[in-house]
Amino acid sequence: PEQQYLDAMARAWYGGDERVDRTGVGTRSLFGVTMRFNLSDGTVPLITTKKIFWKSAIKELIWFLSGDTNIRPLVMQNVHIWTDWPLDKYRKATGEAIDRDAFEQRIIDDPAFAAEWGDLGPVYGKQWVDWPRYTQVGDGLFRREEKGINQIAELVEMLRTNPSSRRLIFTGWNVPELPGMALPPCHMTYQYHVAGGRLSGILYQRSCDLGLGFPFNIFEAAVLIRMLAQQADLEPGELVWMGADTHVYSNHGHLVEEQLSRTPRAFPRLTFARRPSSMFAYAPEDFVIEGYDPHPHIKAEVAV
Ligand code: THF
Repeated sequence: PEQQYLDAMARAWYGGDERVDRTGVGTRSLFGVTMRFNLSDGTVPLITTKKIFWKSAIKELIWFLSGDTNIRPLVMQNVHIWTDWPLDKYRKATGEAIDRDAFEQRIIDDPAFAAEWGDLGPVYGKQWVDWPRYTQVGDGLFRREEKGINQIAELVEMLRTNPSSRRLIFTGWNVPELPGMALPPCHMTYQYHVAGGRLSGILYQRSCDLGLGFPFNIFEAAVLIRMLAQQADLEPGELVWMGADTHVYSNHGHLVEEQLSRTPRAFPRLTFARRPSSMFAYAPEDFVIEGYDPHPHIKAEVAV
């Protein structure tokens, strides 16, 4: 099953279109890639040809579901995967040559600093659980409601009451709010399908960094299916991943070569320590990964 990923990496690296991207780093890219991962046996796609810090991925997923868009709670939990964007913005705005550790320390120590510099705008979490809702209050006059739409809560409700629906969807792609986001969502649309008591999901990803992001993105998409299934009393089915611009950054050649030289191992199993009361009540300790036996970690630079 991991072979699909290694094949995509190889195809992108050795035959992809070279393009200069937003970050200036450059990528080799495929357009339109599909992968399928069977979840019905209790396994989750957690890449083994390098070690993935899966607890960081779980913390990121819980952070999305909390609706938070500030990096502070992540940094306080030792998760560094979102630090580079606020750090880059801070350096450009102030001209200060602050290093990453010092910036993260200030985010932790100074809540006012974090509020000013640690926010990513209305990214994933905001759109997933608090999509802005407007009510007409007069002729051409609209009021933004205090509480937005919780797409995740509505999804669970639909899974329970109308599982044959073809509208089991949530999305982060809020068009008018895109300009305010540090990054528009990459894993942008999730759709679900129930058949024979099994819950399957498709993730549509508009842009995918195969080297760094992909292992996090598919693992989190699979864990999300497992959480939704647990909440809606369903069994897990399949995760289908659909990538649009699916690329390897030009400075990730060492990752590709090293990972392709390694033999993938079996995916681990996920179990839950308990059944939390809702999608918003999970804690990192609730996720038990068994049988994860990866090859060693490989360092790689993230393009900002
Ligand atoms: N931008 C780019 N260029 N790549 C991405 O993967 C990406 N994301 C998110 C938003 N923008 C992106 C951020 N997610 C890592 C992992 C996930 C990220 C960003 C960075 C990363 O550096 N992983 C390292 C270190 C992990 C750690 O320090 O804990 C790794 O080896 O896995 C994809 O959605």
